[in-house]
Amino acid sequence: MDDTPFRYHSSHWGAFRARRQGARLEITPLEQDPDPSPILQNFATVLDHPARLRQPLVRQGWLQDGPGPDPRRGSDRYVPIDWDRALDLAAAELARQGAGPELPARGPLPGAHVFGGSYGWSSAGRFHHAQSQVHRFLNTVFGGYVSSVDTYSSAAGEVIMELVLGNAVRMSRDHDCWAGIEQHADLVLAFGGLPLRPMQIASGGNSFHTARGHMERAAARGCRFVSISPLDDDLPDLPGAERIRPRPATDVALMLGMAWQLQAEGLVNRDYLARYTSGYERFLPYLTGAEDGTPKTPDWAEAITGVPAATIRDLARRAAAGRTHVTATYSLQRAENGEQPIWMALVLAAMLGQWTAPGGGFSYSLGSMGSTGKPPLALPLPTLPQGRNRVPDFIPVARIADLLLHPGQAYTYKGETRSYADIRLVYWAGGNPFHHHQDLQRLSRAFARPDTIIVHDSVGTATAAHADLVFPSTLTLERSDIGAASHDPLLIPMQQLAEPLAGTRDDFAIFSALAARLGCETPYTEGLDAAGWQARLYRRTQEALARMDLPAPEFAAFMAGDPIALPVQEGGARMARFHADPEAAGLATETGRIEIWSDRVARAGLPGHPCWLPPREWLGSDLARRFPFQLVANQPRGKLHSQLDFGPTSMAGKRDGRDCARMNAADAARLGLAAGDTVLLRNDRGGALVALQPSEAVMPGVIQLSTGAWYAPRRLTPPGEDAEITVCVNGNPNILTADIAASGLSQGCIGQLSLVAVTRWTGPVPPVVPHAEILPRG
Ligand code: PGD
Repeated sequence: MDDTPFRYHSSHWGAFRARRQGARLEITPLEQDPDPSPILQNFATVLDHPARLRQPLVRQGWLQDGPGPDPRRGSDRYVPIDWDRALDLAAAELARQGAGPELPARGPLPGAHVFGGSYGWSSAGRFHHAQSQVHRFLNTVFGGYVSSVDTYSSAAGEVIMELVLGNAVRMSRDHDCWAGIEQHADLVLAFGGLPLRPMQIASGGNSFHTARGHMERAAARGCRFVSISPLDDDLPDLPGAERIRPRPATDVALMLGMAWQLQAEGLVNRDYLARYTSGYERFLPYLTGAEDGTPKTPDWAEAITGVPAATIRDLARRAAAGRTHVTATYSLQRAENGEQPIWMALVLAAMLGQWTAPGGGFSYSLGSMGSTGKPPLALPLPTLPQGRNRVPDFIPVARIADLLLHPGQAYTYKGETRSYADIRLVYWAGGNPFHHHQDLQRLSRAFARPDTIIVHDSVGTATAAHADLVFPSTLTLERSDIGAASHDPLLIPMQQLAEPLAGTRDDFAIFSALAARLGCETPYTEGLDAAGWQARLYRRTQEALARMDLPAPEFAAFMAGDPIALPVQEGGARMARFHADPEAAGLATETGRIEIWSDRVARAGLPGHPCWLPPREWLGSDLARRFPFQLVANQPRGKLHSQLDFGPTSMAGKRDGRDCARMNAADAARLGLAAGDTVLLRNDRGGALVALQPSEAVMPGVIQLSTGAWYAPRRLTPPGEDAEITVCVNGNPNILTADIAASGLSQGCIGQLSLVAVTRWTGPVPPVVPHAEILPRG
């Protein structure tokens, strides 16, 4: 490979410059980035890593027996084939499923049996965004597809916020609160903490990692940060930082205890409630216990959360005494009844009534994404048109296994009753459901159901190992693109850093070749190649820049030059307008106010106000007698999700190639476990083998295993037992998590919390499966 000079590129975890030196990349973060992410270094050894796919693959069983349901998916072998044959096979199957230029003008479309939700983060870059490409392709050749709504990140939170705060995620994110916190807040109550780990990341790009600096400057001014989390390192070490460890899944009880104290001591801001909210009087009987005989006092909360009542009382008084910002992370709502803590955090902030002042109020997801709390851009970004999806059917994204397993079955979503489509073809590009979904053995059974599954990825993931046809895509590093994101003030020329690995193609090239075989090339490509498309997409932003009298170079000059600074919106956007005039600028809720009582939530079958609803799997449930540890399956430190799990930063966090789980040092000592022991986490759904790391940062009763290890299920007999169970030998927690919904309101993912037992694996330790062997080829 030829060496190259330094060039710009971008990723969800930061912009950077890199030059190729042989097979390695030398990577330097942008000079202006105050706190670059170590994840950038995962790119260093990726170009010719053995995990890369180098040729199209077809599953042996599908090749021999043709399309149809097949339980061999996930354990079959793969046959390498050349590109023409692979494209012919795929095109023939797509045509058999109804794809082509002649689609019915009305009546059922063939896309009604195609799942193209294809959820996943794929890579940054506005044109080569795999999900956008697959959607455009399916809209072109099938007239549409069964899509997915919401995200694995925040479905429960977003659905409840939409109902009680209006178009709220946008409002909350577009609330430029970091600057206010830095300058004005006295107290930040961080439910779920403010972990730097997920704040490394922002969808589409994160050029400036500013969170640490904001927190450090606020703390130096005297602002106190209180992290409320089972993991102490969910807040960086700041002067005066405080840490409170409620039992996982019980934050809402803690918030209710605070709310009771505010109410009892006359510390509620009645003016704020009267002017900006509705329904407090219907929540009050629940809070005081007039409704159910149980006042939600700090003592009541202590029994549930394990946090001393005196601490809860003190927090409530301090919150009312100064400028307080309440924030809640995604992690709180990625749990059964996950709507409740987000709603209650909003209600607590409303009771404090400080949202009208800078630094006060509420934010959702401040600690979950590098983009939250930053001002949005003031101009449109380059965006690939995806065409029109004429199939109205969709699923809430985390219901993929239910969709495939139970065609025709009824389910509820936002108060509506819907039913699952009958899916015959699944097309996935840019995501890894065998990383992101819960109860992965159940997902494996679900993936046995369709006639055909087609996957594009640059590496041999467990999802590719459940497909019938696998197309090897290029890495972002091997193509040019435009880097931009909604809250990132740079437009970045993503300059190609290396020639595509032999045998790989861009997703766009793959879809173009399939579209051509199906007689749909022109509608898909519109006669443009990748560079032509990028020039077209760039024009909209370039014109907006020119209208604002800002530098707006021609496309070729932009791609050859430095990143361009983009203007951001001033003035706090939507919430500021609401606070200035709640009548004229009412929220998009039924009442136009922040809803402490919601008729729509009540109509959907949940209580009409936030409340404590115990989940099935928490430390206070009966199940905890069999499975006494709360597994916290959170976002990883050394990678984004499962991406580049084989890179140097990610591998440095493993022990002998296996992911590590942390538990409190006293718990480890009690179980006779030492650092580095191989440990089995298990419950009725399966097992995961991990390397143990005792840690004082984890509260007793909790074991933390981040997501991201590539799924490698093996049938094993645990030591001292006589029956086999399925164990992920690489340590993927999603073999243990439950595939149930947060509630029938949101149907959100609950991957964060489940219960497990923890035992040492005595005797010979089963080997890990290297990344290059997850998908068996040849
Ligand atoms: P990634 O690992 O980012 O995970 O789930 P997601 O599926 O997004 O998958 C992206 C895939 O796209 C990778 O396999 C990568 O190689 C591939 N890819 C990258 N670039 C390209 C490209 O250009 N073309 C093609 N064809 N492929 C490409 C993430 C999901 O997991 C999310 S968002 C969250 S928040 C959830 N978090 C949790 C959690 O906290 N706890 C649990 N237990 N489970 C979770 N799952 C969810």
